[in-house]
Amino acid sequence: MLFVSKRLRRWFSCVTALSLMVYGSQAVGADPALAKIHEVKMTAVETELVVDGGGMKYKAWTFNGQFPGPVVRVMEGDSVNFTLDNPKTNVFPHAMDFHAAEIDFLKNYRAINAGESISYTFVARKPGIFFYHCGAPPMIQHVARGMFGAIIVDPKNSKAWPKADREYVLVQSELFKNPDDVQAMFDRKFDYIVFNGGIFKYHPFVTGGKALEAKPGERVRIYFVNAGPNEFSAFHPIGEIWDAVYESGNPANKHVGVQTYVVGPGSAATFDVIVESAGAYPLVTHSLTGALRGAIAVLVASPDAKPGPLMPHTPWKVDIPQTEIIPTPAP
Ligand SMILES: [Cu+2]
Repeated sequence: MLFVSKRLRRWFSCVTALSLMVYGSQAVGADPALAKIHEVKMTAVETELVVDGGGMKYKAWTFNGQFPGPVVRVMEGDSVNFTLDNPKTNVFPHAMDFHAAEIDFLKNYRAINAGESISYTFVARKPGIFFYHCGAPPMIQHVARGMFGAIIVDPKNSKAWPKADREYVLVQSELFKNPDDVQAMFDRKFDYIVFNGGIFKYHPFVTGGKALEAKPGERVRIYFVNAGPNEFSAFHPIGEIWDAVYESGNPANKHVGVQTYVVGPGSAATFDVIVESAGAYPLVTHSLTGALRGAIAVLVASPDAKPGPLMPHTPWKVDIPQTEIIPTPAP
């Protein structure tokens, strides 16, 4: 019971954190008891963010100043009234494309200039985990620089799948050292592959890294999005087997006993794993050039595991001791 109430508190604190972007709701539609309207507002923020445990800064383009953007969570059948602001302090045009929506691309996903805003409405008709991203040209650069996130559309029928004991959102993407080098993006010359915007962010043996936590026996549900912009993910739990994989996170699209599941750029899937015994279980893209360049998230199963947010350590704050730099004397 205590655990349930902690989970509820976590959920509520998550909602509070999103209060800037998701506020207010009211009954609507054919089933007024269930369907809601969500007011979702995001701001395009061109900023610098920390992307590794050493404090390396990256010139990111973001939604709401974080990379990935905030997790949006609604229920199948809910409506989303979405507004994107592109403040006049920005330099570049931006846009928003929700893969959970089924609406006109030209009208709704067009880029807006700095100082403009755009609003549209969609109904989240299909349950699942979906990508959202900026589509302003060149889209390959806007995605590579961090303008993306995840929207969870919970199934209306909660019995469509087993209840999860613990949930995480992981968004994979490629990082390019020079965010202005669009040619490198076209040539697939990425420098890192990251989960939730950080190089080895969930690797406890790497400076600044913190493992994901779970208790033995829990059903851990991972909402996984591959932002790309180009590379495929071969998502695999080392030391475990996915008990269930749901393509696009739809409970109707169920696979069982899966070792590795490919998630293409712009796609997503939901992964359930029941970790039988205490220990460490690295979640990786088994495309090893990606894993070894940053895409390892270690899930540590321990009876002492604490509740955590859906997307831990985002934005990533790294405490780095300030060391004095002594200039080398000239020869
Ligand atoms: Cu953009």
